[in-house]
Amino acid sequence: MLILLKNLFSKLKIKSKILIIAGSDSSGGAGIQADIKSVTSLGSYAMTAITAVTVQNTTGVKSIIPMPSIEISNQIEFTSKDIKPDSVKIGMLHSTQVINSVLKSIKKSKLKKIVLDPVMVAKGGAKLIDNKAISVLKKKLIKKVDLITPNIPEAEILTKIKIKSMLDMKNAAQILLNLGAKNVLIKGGHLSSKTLKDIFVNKKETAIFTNKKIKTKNTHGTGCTLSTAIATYYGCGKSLKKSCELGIRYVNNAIRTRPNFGKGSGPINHLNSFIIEKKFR
Ligand code: PXL
Repeated sequence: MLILLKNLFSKLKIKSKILIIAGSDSSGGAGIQADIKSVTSLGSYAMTAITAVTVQNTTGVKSIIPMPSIEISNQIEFTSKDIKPDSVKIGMLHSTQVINSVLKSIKKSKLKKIVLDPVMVAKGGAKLIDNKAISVLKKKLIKKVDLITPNIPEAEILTKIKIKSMLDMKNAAQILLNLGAKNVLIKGGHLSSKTLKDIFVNKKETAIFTNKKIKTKNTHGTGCTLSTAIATYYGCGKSLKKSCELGIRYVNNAIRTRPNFGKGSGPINHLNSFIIEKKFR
């Protein structure tokens, strides 16, 4: 009996502690809400620093209310001083001032294992970052994180090249490495091909993850969810490459089992991994 209980308790043990620095999405499909659900669903503990509050539903963004930079820093520093994050996911950073505050707090709090999703536009087309901030993200922040996870439009803006093929994706990844990125995952979902290919690159290795493309309008929050899932696996001790592989699998299952909520681009199923152990094999 005692052994059985011990076994159960060890299965219920929280795997890691993840700090999420991102914006709130009132519709619950993207942003901090998607992030908390993903971390939780993968058996870990989510902490947050909210950068902005967006008013939106599946049909679009109605308004964006930024948090003061000092309060973003306070959330990061005060939270991590008490509970040390095993990894960090960074999402929506709308202004230069916010990026600079986040950079300062990362350094001050000695945060490690950082995954950056360079969020630029929401599904409906609303801009979530201003142009000057994109340049600061490219010049300063990219170098300070362990992985950057742009989709094709974001990679095009960061590298200033057009991406129409896998070769273009490889070139873009190389440019990002030359800009100082340590590891890059470019997501190929925006290319019009039957299979979906994501490419992981660092100075030593390249990996291509191939999956069947699932036809659906319900892809709201896929980018947020993927970067957070990767940060979670990374925080649990997996390598970055393995974390990307497992994160992509998690998002794929979430898209496959999407609930079909809302009239627009609906959310995915963050709870697809309730048999947590299976996801770590
Ligand atoms: O998926 C990008 C994204 C990031 N962060 C917030 C969002 C969105 C998209 O809607 O709302 C807060």
